Amino acid sequence: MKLPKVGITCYPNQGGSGVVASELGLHLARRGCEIHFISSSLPFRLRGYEDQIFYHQVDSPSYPVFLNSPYTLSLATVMSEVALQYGLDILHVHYAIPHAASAYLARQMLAGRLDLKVVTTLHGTDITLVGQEPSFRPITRFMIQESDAVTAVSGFLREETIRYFDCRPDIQVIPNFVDARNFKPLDPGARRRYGQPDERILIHASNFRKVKNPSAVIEVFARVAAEIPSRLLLVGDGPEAINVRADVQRRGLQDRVEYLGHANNLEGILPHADLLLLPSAHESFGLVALEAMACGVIPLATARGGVGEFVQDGINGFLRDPDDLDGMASAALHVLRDESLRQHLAEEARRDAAGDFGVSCVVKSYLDLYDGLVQSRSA
Ligand code: GMT
Repeated sequence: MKLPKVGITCYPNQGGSGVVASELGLHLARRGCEIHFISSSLPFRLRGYEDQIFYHQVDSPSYPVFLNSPYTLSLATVMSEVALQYGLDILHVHYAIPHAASAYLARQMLAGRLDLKVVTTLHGTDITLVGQEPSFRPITRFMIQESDAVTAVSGFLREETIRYFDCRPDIQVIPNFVDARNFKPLDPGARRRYGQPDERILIHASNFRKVKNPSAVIEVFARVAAEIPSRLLLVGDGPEAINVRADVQRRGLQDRVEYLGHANNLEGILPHADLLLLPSAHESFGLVALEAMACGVIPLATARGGVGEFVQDGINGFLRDPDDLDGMASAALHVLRDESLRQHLAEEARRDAAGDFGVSCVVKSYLDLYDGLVQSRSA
């Protein structure tokens, strides 16, 4: 199989879709593909120089008549220029809005000169929240229909997309993945960086948007902390963080909560925890739960959405309704009080994360998808 040249566009800041796009690009490059990231800044998980990886910045010029700079158009221009200059085979966009629209424009601009194939990966809120805004719905449907291939990160998201947009059924499920060589448990005997030796460590990592239900994180932690010595690590930042801090203060939990802010080395933090709290209103996949599992950290996650496609309740983690605060607190206490149960679940979690959701399986699915598109072109 001839390795394709791939352009990748994503949101470069915190967020699961940017993580998936960056990790995919890195692993494709390590397999020999030439990868061109095209985005407004360097995606945060691309930390240093890597062979076969190129980065093309998209600027958004402002002009007095613009209310907002039309980034979608600047992105389409850079996409078409990079595709032509480097002879790209595939433009793979992560998060439909507005990246799939720019890719569509770039492909049209190149018609007759380059047969560029557009792959759109749907990640979640591009469909479940933003894509359902009346002003975005028709164009989101159009972008899905016009892409050469569409993938969704879970069966749940695929079904939601088809149901809501009444669109093409050939959306392929390619799940999120984790590099289990980077995300791994602490070495036996290694010292924990956080908390006292007798404390249980809970962790929440997100972009602190309402959909992440951060108030439930604090409520569940407060109930756990009332019963056993414990500490909560909060990783990330976002619009709800200010309310979270106020809530922690109001409950007098400030000495038991650590704010770690944005972190581009989650694999260095997660293994120090025992339990991940992810009580989102819904989660199309829930990448951080998979990353936690690979580190032997037990996920206590939302039952709404696609997390149940890799977390099995009571086997390798826990699933609860996001409103079920009693259920979440009692599951947390149950496993944190029983060390042999915690260890057993942690081993199951690690094994399940590294299997079907490991790098090799998932990167191969994307490569096969690209190959099919390139073959269809030569045919
Ligand atoms: O979770 C977020 O708020 C970020 C968002 C994103 O697009 O960056 O994450 C979505 O994509 C991730 C990667 O595919 C999924 O693991 C998350 O479940 C999904 N978020 C939601 O569905 C809320």
